[in-house]
Parts: sequence; C-alpha cells; structure tokens
Amino acid sequence: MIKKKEKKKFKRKNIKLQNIEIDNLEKFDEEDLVEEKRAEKKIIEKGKTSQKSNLNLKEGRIIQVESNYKCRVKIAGAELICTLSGRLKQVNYETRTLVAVGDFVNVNLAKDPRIEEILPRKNTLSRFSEENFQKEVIIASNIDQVIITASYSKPELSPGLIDRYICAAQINNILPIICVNKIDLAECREDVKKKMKFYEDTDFRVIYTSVKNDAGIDKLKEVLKNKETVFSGHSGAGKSSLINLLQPNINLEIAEISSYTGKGIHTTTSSQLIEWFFGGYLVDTPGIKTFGLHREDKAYLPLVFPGFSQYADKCKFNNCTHTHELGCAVKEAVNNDKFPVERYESYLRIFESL
Ligand SMILES: Nc1nc2c(ncn2[C@@H]2O[C@H](COP(=O)(O)OP(=O)(O)OP(=O)(O)O)[C@@H](O)[C@H]2O)c(=O)[nH]1
Ligand SMILES: [Mg+2]
Ligand SMILES: [Zn+2]
Repeated sequence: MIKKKEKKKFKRKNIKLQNIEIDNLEKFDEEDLVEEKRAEKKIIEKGKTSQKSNLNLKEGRIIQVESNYKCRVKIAGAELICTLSGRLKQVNYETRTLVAVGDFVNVNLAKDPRIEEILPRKNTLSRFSEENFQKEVIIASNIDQVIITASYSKPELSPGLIDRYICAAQINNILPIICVNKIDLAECREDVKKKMKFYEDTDFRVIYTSVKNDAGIDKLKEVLKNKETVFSGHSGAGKSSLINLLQPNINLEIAEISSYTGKGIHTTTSSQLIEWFFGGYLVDTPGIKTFGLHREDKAYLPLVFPGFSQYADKCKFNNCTHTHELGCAVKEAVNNDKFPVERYESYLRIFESL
C-alpha cells in the first residue's frame, strides 16, 4: 500500500497510476475522494465561521430567501430582513444557494442585521443541474421528512421523479413520504392504488389526498405533526393547496394548471418556512421540472433505490451495481417478473445520467 501523502503527490504531478503497485484500485479512488472532500469541507466550514468574536451574535433561522444576499430570519419570535456577510458570499463556488430555507444562522444585530455564520447543517434536500459542473440548488435544510407531492393527473404522475426523490432523501437521511393528490380526478380508488402498488409493497408511506373533497387530509396531518417537513414536487401538483387546507388563513398563492400544457405555471416562486398551528414546521417550495442527483451519489444508488434492498445481499458481488454483473439478484428478479421492469429501467436511467 502507498501512503496517503504519496497518493497526493502522485496526483499533483499527474504521474500515471500504472507505475505504482496498488492492491485495491477501488479503495484507492474512494480514499482519495474522501480526503479531497474533507479538505474542501474544511475550507467551506472555515468560511462559514466568523473570525470576529466580539460581535453581538444571535441565533436565528432562515424562513425565506429573497436573493442570495438577502433573507428573512426568525430570531426569538421576531422576523428580520438580513443581508449576508461578504465573507460568506466568497467561499462556496459549488452551489447556487449560499443560504437555504431552514438554515440556522448567527446574525450580527449591531446595526443592519447581517448573517455572519451558517451553522452546520443536519442535512439538505438538494437537486443538481445536469450540466457538467452540477451546481447545487438546496431545496431546504435541517428537515426530518419530504412530502413528495405528486398528482394523480394534471400534471401527470411521474414515477421516475418519485424514484429520484426517494434516492436523494434516503442518501441524506430524510424520510420520504409520497402524497398522491387530486385523487378526485381518478375514476376509482383502485386505479390510483394500482399506480402506487410498487411503493406500498416496498414499505414506503403513500398518502392519497384530495383538496376538493378533503380525502386523506387527516392522515396527512398525522404525519406532519411535530415534524419539519418540506413539500416538493412538480409545479401544479397541489403543494400550496394542501398547505392552505391544513392551515386555514395562511393564504398561499395557488393557480390553475395551464390548459395549454396541462402543467403547473410555477405559482410559488420562493420557498418559505412556516410553523403549523398543530405543531411542527413546513416548507412550501416552488415546483420543479427535473430532479438531478449528484455524481458522487452514484455509489449509493444501488443501495437506496426503492425495492433493491431485499435482493441486494443475494447478489454475487457485495458492491454489485445491478447493471452488468453476473449473479445479480436484482436482474434475476426483473427477469422473473418479481421486480417491475419499468422501475428497473428508471434505475438504469438515473444510474447512467450520473
Ligand atoms: N381537482 C383537484 N385540483 C386540485 C387539487 N389540489 C390542487 N388542485 C388545483 O391544482 C392547481 C395547482 O395547485 P397549487 O396548489 O398552486 O400547486 P403547487 O404544487 O403549489 O404549484 P407550484 O406552486 O407552481 O409549484 C390549482 O388550480 C388547484 O386548485 C385536488 O386535490 N384536486
Ligand atoms: Mg405552490
Ligand atoms: Zn446486483
């Protein structure tokens, strides 16, 4: 084995790897990546921490981001518009979102309130652009669960999008819950259940709702109580409508689906964190078109893709990606009609997109 220091040296000088003896190439790559990530994180964390210790800092939480430089922060029950310290603007070049709804921050209250520190995040639900540099958009931070809001129709239900949300949530320690809204538009409940059978069989919580006839609203409320939840999904699925129904007098803006495209028209334009009157918090978010995962999540995909866990330990190789390997129990299940081929194809699409 070569030492870590040497690995770095080789990397820097761009010396070809075939000149060195490595017993486990995969491990080598992995360790290298972890080390690089750690160094990067250190730089970012350093930038987040204020060097000035004599400031009058108060902890608060970001409830709305107006721009990358201005947000609404709740501090001890009061709401303040705060700007972002210049130092925080400089450090992170990997993300489009310097601060996110749900962030805990330290604010300097001396004159114009200014965010001096972003406290370490418990987790984030993020999506990544699919172009080369994969910039991050943080949907929300420090949350317990995501309500993956889909509609039975108008707009059409997209299982591929649900798969992506589930993977991202599980990788980031966020509980995914699927809410299929607008079930009043289905001919019968069986039609809806059929579409979601796979997710129910794989032990995901699926809640069926209608804002038009209140179906499922109590069940939804039950899972929201005393939890911090982000509502995310396609535009027009009914996120804001569901929240309006659960919390009368909140009056979030909602709008009709475009009769031309059958899709939502992106009515909610900025996320906000709100306290439920029955306990807990919610984040309403703008609808999204696509949900890209991060390239580095590729290694976790074979472990977290819905329904794989029951087969994965029967695969011949314990690092099986369930794509090309011999003796793959997932592929066998697909061939024997035990695992739906549509979901397996969805997995391959996500895997290959990374
Ligand atoms: N039939 C039916 N329509 C619904 C239901 N829930 C919401 N809608 C309608 O769907 C449209 C879109 O609802 P919104 O709440 O604005 O959707 P959204 O997910 O917040 O959309 P964005 O803010 O654009 O992301 C509105 O016209 C609602 O009245 C439902 O359960 N059944
Ligand atoms: Mg909305
Ligand atoms: Zn496999």
